[in-house]
Amino acid sequence: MSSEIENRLQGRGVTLDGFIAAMQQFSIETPSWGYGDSGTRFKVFHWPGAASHLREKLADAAQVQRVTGACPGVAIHIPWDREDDWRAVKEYASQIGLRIGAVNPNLFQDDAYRFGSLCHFDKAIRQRAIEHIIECIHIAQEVGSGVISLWLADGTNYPGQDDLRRRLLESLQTVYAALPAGMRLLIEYKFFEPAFYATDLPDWGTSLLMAQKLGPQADVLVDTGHHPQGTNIAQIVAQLLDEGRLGGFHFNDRRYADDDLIVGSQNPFELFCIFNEIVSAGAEGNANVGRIEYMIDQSHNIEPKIEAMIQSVINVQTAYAKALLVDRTALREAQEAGDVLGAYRMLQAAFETDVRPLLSEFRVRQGRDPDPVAAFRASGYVERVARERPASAGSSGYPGA
Ligand code: LRH
Ligand code: MN
Repeated sequence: MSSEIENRLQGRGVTLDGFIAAMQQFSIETPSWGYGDSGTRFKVFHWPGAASHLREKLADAAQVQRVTGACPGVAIHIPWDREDDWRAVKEYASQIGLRIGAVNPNLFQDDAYRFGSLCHFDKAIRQRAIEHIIECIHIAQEVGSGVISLWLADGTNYPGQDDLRRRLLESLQTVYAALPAGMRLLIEYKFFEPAFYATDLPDWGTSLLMAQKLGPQADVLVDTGHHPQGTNIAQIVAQLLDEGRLGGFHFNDRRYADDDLIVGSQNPFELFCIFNEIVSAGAEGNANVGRIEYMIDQSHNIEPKIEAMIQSVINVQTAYAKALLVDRTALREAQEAGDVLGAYRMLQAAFETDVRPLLSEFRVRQGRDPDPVAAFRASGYVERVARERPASAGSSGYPGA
């Protein structure tokens, strides 16, 4: 074991084998919609060779899996990824080393949903939305996915526009009743946009309330871009782990609003603190830790999409690796001794540890290139698909794309 690695593990209460084992069992889903063209309301820049349909998105995701080994699952979005033969999709995915992960219904792009979907004042529209989710449940069953990941754009723009005690729970109960045994419903919240006065699922508390009212197959999904500025997301994660209702994450990063930038690219310390809470709870035997669905939810408007996804996986692995290096026993002692700065410095020491040699060792032991980005660039894949894929395509269906 190189001294470089040895001294990084020195006195941290974790062995190299323990570190490697933890990294090996960690996996994160990539979003199909992150591989296609996407943009803002101002512009969608077409990327040469950008994936335009599900099989091309899966082929690109397989490249990310090939060089990282950490993301065999791909989340899909309906209707952006609608296909006629889901069994064939499942087969194709497994042929290229992948599986279909969370299925995301889309209740925000249909004209019918101007005043909402599950919360719409018109019962027929609510029924239409419920039927779309049930269609997604059937797709999940066909592709072997155990997760429905639900985000609602529902809300109002003006005071008085609609009753704020709208119709969410009743609709969710109908959806919940349609879930087959073992399938999970992850309830994603967002404090604003596209609604600008009230959002029906605005915060973690409302999602938790709904999950608790619905039943054990429902949990809360934390999208790291969906909180007001200054929100301590690590504390929300700790709270949800304590309740045992942390279903999963949509990882991305932001500076202003729901910017959907590469996770860990703007505020890596925040991401580290989130993983610190997860590792801390895991070290104390918290059962919820083993049931967290890690997913990326980003749009790559100006940067190369596949490389952006590889960098995202590396950033998440890096945050998790640093959280594994916190000396938990010493931290607990400092906390219970009221040693404020002593405790803080233990987290700081782990965060400031360069874990790249450890992650390189982990990848080499898996028979992979220690540098996934370099390995991908050297593959010539981007140049090949830019030649092979028709120029005009590329739309992911992502808003504005
Ligand atoms: C909403 C959201 C949701 C998705 C969409 C692509 O902002 O985070 O998770 O459906 O982005
Ligand atoms: Mn999301």
